[in-house]
Amino acid sequence: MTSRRWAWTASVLCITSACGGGGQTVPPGGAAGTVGLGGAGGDMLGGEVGGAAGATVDGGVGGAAGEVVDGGTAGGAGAGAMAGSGGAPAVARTVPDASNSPRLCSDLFDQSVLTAYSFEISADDWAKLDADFHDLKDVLAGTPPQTYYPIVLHYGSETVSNAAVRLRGKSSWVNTVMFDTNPKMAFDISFDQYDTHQKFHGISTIHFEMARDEWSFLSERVGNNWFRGIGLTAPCSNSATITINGQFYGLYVAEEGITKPLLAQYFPGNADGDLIKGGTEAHTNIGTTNWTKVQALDSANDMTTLRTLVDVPNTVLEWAAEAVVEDADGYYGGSHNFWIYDEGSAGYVWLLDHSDSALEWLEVFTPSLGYKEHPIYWWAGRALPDPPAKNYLLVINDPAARAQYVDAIATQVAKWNPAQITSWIDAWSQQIATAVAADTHKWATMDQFTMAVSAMKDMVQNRPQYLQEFVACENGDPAQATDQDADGVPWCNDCDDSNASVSPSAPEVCGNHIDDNCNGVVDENCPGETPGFPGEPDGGVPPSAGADAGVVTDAGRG
Ligand SMILES: [Ca+2]
Ligand SMILES: [Ca+2]
Ligand SMILES: [Ca+2]
Repeated sequence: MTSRRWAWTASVLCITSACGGGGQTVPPGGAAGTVGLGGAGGDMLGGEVGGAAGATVDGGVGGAAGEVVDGGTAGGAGAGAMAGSGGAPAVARTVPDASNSPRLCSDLFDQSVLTAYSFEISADDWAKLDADFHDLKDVLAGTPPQTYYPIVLHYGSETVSNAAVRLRGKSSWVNTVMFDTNPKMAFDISFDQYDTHQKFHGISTIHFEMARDEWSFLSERVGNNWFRGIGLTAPCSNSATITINGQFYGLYVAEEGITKPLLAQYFPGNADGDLIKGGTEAHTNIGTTNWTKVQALDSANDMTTLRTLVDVPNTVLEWAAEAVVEDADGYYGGSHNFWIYDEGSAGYVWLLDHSDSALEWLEVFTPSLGYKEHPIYWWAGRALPDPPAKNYLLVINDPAARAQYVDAIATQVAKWNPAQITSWIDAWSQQIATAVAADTHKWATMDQFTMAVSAMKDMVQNRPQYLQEFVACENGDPAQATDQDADGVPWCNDCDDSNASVSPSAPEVCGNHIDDNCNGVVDENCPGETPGFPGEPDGGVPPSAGADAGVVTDAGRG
């Protein structure tokens, strides 16, 4: 494939000239084939419109995808080429991501259109899906109902008669059912449940995130596109609407997920490693996962051991990118959502798992902090932060590893281009505005949507300078290395620069519920006390106090 630049240019034009509505665009390369039958895409030259779809061949002989040559428009591979079995699989038509990174996406994740999916489901199956949706007992128990139900899916002029739908999500699922007037389902739509070889536009399953907490509907989309642009593993994603049995249901962030083909793009030659969600749940190599190695990682309690098991240079680059986007529930941010991927001899590398609580999230929900979340002590000033993860603490409490992480922040913030990202937010917020208004299942109001979009732009604009000041402070720049509490430790290395008795050089004081020495643990090595973490309601409380439901009284938190 050559000459990809044209495609983004064409896509930009589409934003302003309405050259194709959500999913209604017929690929210039030719009409799609019938599902199950092969169709050849057209080969393009010199910007000409491609040829018609190839004749369908019974038995699903795969058609060739269109090849982009010198400014041409790719021919659309027939849908049948991707859905058929028995023939050589065709390559799906591809588009670049917003960053124009070299790793291409299925055209389902075109940035220039608001894609539109609709499906029909029987009344009986819909009732079952709805019952699954309200089954919070199982969701809360960590075993959410995951039954797939058959649907007939429509995408533009294409139909997949044997697609399947199921619910997805965890905390947002619980929250929408418990708190929202008109709760919103999040979906996985799968093409290979009833025919294991079937793909649609090269994709096996599309994840539709409800975007409950991301009032802008854009955090994850922006995060994924930026990560991809700086060479970090992230799925292709865009925005999409879903219509069910003829009725508009809602707006979603659509994404591909971390799949084998995606891993093959980022880890060429090593796409078969163990992919483990949260460090505990195998998603590839199920049954053959190297749990002994995972166990060794769990047991690692010093940097020397960690370096034998983890690709530290690439992992700190990933954490640093999370710090740049303020991924408030990533590994940076408390280890709520993350993947580890086994690169083999290089060890595990951390991967992004959803940036839905990034970008505007803190601006909206913790405005006192906004874009000024400390890149090392991210918990400082947050109301109810997650506990810092063990391996994160090993890194920040080891001088050499901490310096590596600081360098990684300098590297990643240099790749943040506010003008580029603002242009995405402007184009995409306009692209989805009508669908946001029409979404009666959303949590946010229209005003909150508008506010969140502007909060996101504020963050995009201001975070880089804050991080550059942090890096300058780390480098000893006297103009930036300020020390408000005059404890001899500048703000960049001080977890509380307003309290002279708290800093990495202070001793840990037992029983005060404060992380005095800034190591991310409250009241450690204190006889009779269970160590806690900063911001924990009962952090460091003696077990005898029985304060698991304790009232927040200490001053060490925001
Ligand atoms: Ca200080
Ligand atoms: Ca203490
Ligand atoms: Ca401590």
